[in-house]
Amino acid sequence: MATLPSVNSIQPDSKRKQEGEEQTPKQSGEFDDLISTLPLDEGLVPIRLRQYQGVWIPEYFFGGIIAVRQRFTARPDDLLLVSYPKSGTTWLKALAFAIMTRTQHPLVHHPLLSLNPHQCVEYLDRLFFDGKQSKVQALPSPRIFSFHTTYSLLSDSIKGSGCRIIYICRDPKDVIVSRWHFNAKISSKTSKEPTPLMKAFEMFCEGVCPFGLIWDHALGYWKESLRRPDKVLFLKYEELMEEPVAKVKRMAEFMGCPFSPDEEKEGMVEEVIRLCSFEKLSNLEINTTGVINSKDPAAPPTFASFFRKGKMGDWKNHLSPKMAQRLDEITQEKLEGSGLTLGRTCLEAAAKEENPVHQV
Ligand code: PAP
Repeated sequence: MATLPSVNSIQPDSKRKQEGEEQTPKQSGEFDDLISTLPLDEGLVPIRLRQYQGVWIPEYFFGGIIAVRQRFTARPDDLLLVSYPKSGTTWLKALAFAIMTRTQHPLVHHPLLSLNPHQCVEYLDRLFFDGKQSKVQALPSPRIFSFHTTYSLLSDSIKGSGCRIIYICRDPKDVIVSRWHFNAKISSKTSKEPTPLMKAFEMFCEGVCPFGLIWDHALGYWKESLRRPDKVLFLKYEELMEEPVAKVKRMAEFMGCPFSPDEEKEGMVEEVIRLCSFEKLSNLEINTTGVINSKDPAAPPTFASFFRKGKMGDWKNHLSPKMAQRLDEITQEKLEGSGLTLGRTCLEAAAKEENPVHQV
């Protein structure tokens, strides 16, 4: 069984600086020249995006992403959780962390009851951006990290290490709606008006949003999951909702810590699912009142911002039938021949549910 990943025990900045920890990429300005040469887009308020190797990336953490590419040494027993933003990252982090640490931490006293999932499993590029690279490298195995980077931008160290990757994707229609609401929360920290939904939608279709085109993002990991199914597990938000027991058991097997027959008999799988459920997590104190202190303009003000509705198909309340159909068409075109499907098309959704598609 895996031991507790201790990333969240990495010391805070003030203590590190006293101990002479390395400078952060921001402090040293080592990537500033490169960043300044990259195309800039500021249309998705308040996020500044830079285009690197064809992918739009939030500027603030660009240095961290490059630092990971250049300096992170992956280990075969690392576990990496990857997603396109707003696809179920928070949920995946909670589930993987709960599965991995279930024997060290009885679920009734689990760290997830007092910490947000993003504090339990941290973004690798942010750790590098914050100058915690030596601490990351020194962590005992197995380590667990997350990131949003495209497969194309993963370092050779990660691709070649044989480490495991769990990827989660979601219906693009729900992703853009979730992104738009999230941006409104981020904008509330500033005096800027968030980008209107129609413009944000257009930018999403063009891939001018964090981590580029959602279809390319998913396809990169999808193809790798077909090529190396023992190393890349491809999950869908909707499948986790519809078959949580099967998917959580699959995750545990993939992670190398399957549920034992006794655990299954005692209802451990269901307990993990309950602990990580939207209802449970979103009502915890940390996730209702916890404040996020970050200089990142793309960081939300509170942990509550990671919990909104947590449902499939909320796009019907925000996208016009025309917008939904357009996304479905792009999805079909982009994924054609790949064997991958993303979400329910509006036609399938309308046939499945009694409620008609929302008319805007
Ligand atoms: P991130 O990429 O910024 O970390 P991410 O967690 O991927 O965000 O996406 C947030 C979405 O996941 C929100 O969806 P919504 O806007 O459509 O409501 C959020 O509500 C949902 N979410 C968060 N936690 C859970 C959970 N435990 N179960 C199901 N959905 C969740």
